[in-house]
Amino acid sequence: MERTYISSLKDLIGKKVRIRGRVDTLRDQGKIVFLILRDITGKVQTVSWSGGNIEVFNSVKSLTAESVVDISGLVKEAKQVSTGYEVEIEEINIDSVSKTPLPIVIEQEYSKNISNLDKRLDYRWVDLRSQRNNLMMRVATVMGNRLREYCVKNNFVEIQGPRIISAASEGGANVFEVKYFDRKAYLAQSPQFHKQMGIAADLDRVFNMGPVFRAEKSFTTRHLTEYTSFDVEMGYIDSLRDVCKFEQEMIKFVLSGIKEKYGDEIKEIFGIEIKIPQGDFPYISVKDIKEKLTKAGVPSKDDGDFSPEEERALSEIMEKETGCEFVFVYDYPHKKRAFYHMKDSQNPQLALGYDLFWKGIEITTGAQREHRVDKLKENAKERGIELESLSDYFEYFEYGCPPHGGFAMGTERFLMKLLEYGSILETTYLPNTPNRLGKLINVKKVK
Ligand code: AMO
Repeated sequence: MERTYISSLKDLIGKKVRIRGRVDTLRDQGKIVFLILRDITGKVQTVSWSGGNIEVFNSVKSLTAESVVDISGLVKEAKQVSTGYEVEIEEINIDSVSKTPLPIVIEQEYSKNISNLDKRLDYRWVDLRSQRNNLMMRVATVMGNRLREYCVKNNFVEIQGPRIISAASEGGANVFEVKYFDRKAYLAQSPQFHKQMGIAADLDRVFNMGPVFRAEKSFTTRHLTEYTSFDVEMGYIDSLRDVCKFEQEMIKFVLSGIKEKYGDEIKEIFGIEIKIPQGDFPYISVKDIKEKLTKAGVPSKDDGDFSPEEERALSEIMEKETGCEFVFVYDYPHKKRAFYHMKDSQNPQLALGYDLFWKGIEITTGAQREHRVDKLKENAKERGIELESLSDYFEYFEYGCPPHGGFAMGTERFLMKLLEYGSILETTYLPNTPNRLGKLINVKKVK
């Protein structure tokens, strides 16, 4: 018999079904045992009693919570159950027995003492079984699909830039070096150079979704050493605003897809109402937002960048003023940005780049790129970059390259903000950080 998912049972009252999943809870009442079975679509009460098949009854009684079982039985109306039905167990196969107790507490509903994050991440495969995390992973799937779908319907081509590369794109300090036969290579911090290559290759508009690596010793709630970047590059733009407009519409498309599919569940499980922004996102210069921050009494250490405190405050201020949770900030000093950002021709101290903030953190960086190779080399020289080290990259612009721009969004950060998790580690399937490679590693050993 084929497996039926639990969510379909409501239409199958009076029918025999086969359901597979995990023992959520077992309530042994002596002559009758209630087994709450859980699969990815929900939970159902199943029941066995001593007056029925005694072998089945004894098997059910012997089970532990979180064991994996394969049950066949009859779906029966049951007025006393909240769903209105239950499954009377006729056969049971025990696929896998779980040890007890579980190494971590994963659900608030069972205990207020949910295990601490490090311990939960050590047992991530158990942690991901919680309702919240299970939903988070399903939402992440829709997010990825919608990001792709939006690009594809706007005539983008998907690329997969190489992850082992010969030169760092985002600055030398936070790059992982790897041995590549008898020479040095690097793990890509971003597909930056190779998405720009797609423009020089006449793919017109490209996107790339995949892992990137940052050798950054940041122990924060927003940094990973490996994350999934959603990268976009668009040819033939007129200005940076084209890039921002594209991104804002893409975000609306992603949010509406998530709301449509999981809005109700997100509301029930996370208590969050997904808001779809209307109209254009506010767009404000660094100078103007710094002024607002000063007025609000938020200290600034750096004219061209924002501290986490400033990021939180700038989001709050702009949301209060405009009603929009998202805000584009532009006109950063060029020296604070990547060398490949184009300089503003009116004021070459400034870069034609932006950051997008959402609920207090930066989720995206974007820019118009310098496609004129002489100027690009000048920018690199100003930063003290050895031109020879980027010779492959410079060549992309030597055989004609359209004006272009693009951005990259950290998908784990997006999900973290969407579902209001306190840490990016929670919205990463198996997070790597300076002191965590799957499991916790000794921090002292991380030099
Ligand atoms: P940037 O370095 O700002 O820009 O990264 C873009 C976005 O990636 C996310 N992000 C991170 N997420 C988790 N852990 C990290 N350590 C981390 N670092 C960055 C953030 C950030 O906004 N090539 C440019 C983009 C471009 O111009 O197209 C770049 O990589 O959400």
